[in-house]
Amino acid sequence: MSENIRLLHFADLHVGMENYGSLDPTTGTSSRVRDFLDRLDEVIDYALEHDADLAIFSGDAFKNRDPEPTQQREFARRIKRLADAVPTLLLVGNHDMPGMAAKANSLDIFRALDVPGVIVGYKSEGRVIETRRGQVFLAWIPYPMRNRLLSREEHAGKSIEELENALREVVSVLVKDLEDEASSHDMPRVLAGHFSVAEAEFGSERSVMLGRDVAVFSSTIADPRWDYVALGHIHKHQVLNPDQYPPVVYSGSLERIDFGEEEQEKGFCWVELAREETTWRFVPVGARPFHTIRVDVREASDPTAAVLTEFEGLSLEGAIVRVIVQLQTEQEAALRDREVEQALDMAAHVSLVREVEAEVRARLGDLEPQALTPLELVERYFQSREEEQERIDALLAKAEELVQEG
Ligand SMILES: [Mn+2]
Repeated sequence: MSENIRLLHFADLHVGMENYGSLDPTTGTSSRVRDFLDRLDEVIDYALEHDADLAIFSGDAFKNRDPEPTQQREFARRIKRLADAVPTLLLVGNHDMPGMAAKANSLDIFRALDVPGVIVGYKSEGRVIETRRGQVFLAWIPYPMRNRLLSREEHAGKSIEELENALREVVSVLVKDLEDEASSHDMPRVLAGHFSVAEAEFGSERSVMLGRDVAVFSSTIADPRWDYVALGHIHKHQVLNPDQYPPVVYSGSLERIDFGEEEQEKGFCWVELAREETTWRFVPVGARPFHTIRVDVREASDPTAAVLTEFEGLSLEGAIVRVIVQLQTEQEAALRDREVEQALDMAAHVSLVREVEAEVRARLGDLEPQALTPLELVERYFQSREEEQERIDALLAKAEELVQEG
């Protein structure tokens, strides 16, 4: 019997996220950019040590479509190391994709240079890939960008809901075509995609997505003609159909973007591919910990001392820490930021948030305003004005057009 094919599945690297970082003068990059690159090293080390046969990166390499040259170089170096060892699919995610179809995506450079071992998944396609332990039929669908998949005529006069349905239909047809192609190949078959699945649970990626995006139903992609469905886009690792075949899996991102992901474990998937007998597991990586400390000092005579007591016994070495202090207006001056920061000098980053009683804040939930996209802020503004949802949708569609053109 032949050996199973070893597949690495990872996604949503997002190099360039610099929140909670500081400039590292020795490398010229943000300490957070370093973190994200370190995670990529970790993934590649694992793949090479475990003798991988094939690698799938399910999209979103960078924070945006215009990555800095330093970040491009560091990403490219690492991909080169991986692709020298195994065939590597780089799927194009929404963050890699420019608004205008004619512009290059942030991964196109690999295609222009025809880097051996690298396949850039810029349009939906399927191919037979030769690996050391046998052949795999690999198919992929990059992020379904509305203006790429629907013509101008198809856009005209449609409501947001009609557009969503039209786009979902286009994606379903793409999947069906690939499934038909897959079934003619007697070998393990993998579908990679970068999009939302309606049944998925979201992480903090909503705060970094531009506008709204179409959600595919899991029934569309959970077809037994596949042996594994390797998804990207949603940052929370999850399997959509735990008891069914094939596994439909978001590997999740490799580093946390904000406190919304504090509780999420980060990592990648290690897959043993075989026709109708694929198994997989999640492998955690050493993502930098995020830690929220909430303290209510409204009754305390010395607010600073009361805050410091809360740090006792916590292990915060290298963590990104947020201290939320609830206090009364007259206590504000008695909370000394410097002392709080000094008490946390083992942390990588500290932010002190004062919640002063009686202060009315916008209903942002757990998200910080700077973690939201302009469109989300606009949406929340309309919601706070209690506009009707239909009107909000229409206004957001307009706003999205402006952002995409921008
Ligand atoms: Mn994405």
